[in-house]
Amino acid sequence: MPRKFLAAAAALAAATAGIAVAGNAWAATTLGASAAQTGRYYGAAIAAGRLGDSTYTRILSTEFNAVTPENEMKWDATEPQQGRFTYTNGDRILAQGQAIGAKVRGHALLWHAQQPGWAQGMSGSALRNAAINHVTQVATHYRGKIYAWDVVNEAFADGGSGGRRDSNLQRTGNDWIEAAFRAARAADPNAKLCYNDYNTDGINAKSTGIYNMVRDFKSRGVPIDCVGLQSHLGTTIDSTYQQNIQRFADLGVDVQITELDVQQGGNQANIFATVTRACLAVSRCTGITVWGIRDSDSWRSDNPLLFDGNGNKKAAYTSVLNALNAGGATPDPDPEPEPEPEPGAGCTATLTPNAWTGGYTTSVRVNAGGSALTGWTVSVSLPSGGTITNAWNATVSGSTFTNVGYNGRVPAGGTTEFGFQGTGAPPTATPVCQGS
Ligand code: 9MR
Repeated sequence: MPRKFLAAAAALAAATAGIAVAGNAWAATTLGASAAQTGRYYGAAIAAGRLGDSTYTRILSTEFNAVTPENEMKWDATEPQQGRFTYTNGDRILAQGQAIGAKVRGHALLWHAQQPGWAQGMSGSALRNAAINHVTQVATHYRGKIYAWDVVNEAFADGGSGGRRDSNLQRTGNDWIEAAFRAARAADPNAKLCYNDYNTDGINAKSTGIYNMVRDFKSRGVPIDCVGLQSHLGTTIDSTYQQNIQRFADLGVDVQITELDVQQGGNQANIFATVTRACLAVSRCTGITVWGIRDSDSWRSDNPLLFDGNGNKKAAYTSVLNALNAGGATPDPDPEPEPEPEPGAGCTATLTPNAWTGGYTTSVRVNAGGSALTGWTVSVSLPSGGTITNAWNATVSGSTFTNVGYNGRVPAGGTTEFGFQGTGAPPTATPVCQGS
């Protein structure tokens, strides 16, 4: 083909792909195409009820290459009555995302908010079973179609405790989060499984609590692939925003900015650019999602998005586009496999108590994880006032039990048992098992 036609053909192809030719430099002209230059996505939360609005869908299909259902895949939407699942609106979001070639983030399998009424009134093992069934059913319905699931949303407390938020789900036992992740993995092995939360947009007590949970999950082989930092921001951004993304990435999980919006009237354009650059600087920060398209689509009333109510691009839009085009660390499409946990590092223990007034005996089953154990310790939390009077098949110090010579070795997937006797009420908390 003659040279001038070649150039014209290249320009045409580039224009279709949202890439402009300016002099010799190639710069993408849409958010999605710009993010794609470094292997990332730029997404928006969308609502099924707005898909009939042509301005909305035009911006969506032009600018974004990922979508998140704003409400349509939540528990109240997908299981309004126990065991009766409705996917109509969730499926509409999925179809819209697929039609424009976008990644679809699933949001959110379990959350203390937006639960259907029937679940709000439940507790204990009935709620735990219902919650895990919900995870299994919804993740199975969307199996193979979801890029990343927010498996658990907003389970940590605000303020300085760094601990869990109280909720009906939390009261079913501290292990509800890992149970949800295991169920999600079993239902959809190809979706990335994320923990998602807000007020985690810098190094603080809450993000550190989550960091410790992720580290613990990774060390015990609980399946978790990503952390979502929602990033609902005001007029400032924490100076440790990027450092916080990096520390999660260093644990061996991806990070996604999942619900970005920024108050207008402060430094909106600068803050959007700072978030963009921070994600681009961390190779495992794989994409950014804004929580709506136009200001008029937002759950907030302070005009926190990239397009105004008429669908015009704001200054914040341009600052994001320029930051995306400036480039960044390219995500490794084929990261080194995670090192296997140290042999025996992962184990769990379960109690089966046999209680009477004032005392109990309990057997304890030690379960090796995916690798063999060469020894183990099990720490039990005793109800206050209780004491341990006797142990078998283990030695005891305080309330920590250690294997004896003949039962330290447990093959991968195998179990062994020991037992003890105590005064007071039997322990109920899940013991902490540490293998070697
Ligand atoms: O944007 C969502 C809004 O339409 C709903 O009324 C609200 C209900 O709680 O949830 C909003 O989305 C939330 C998201 O699911 C989780 N993080 C906070 C978001 C804003 O409240």
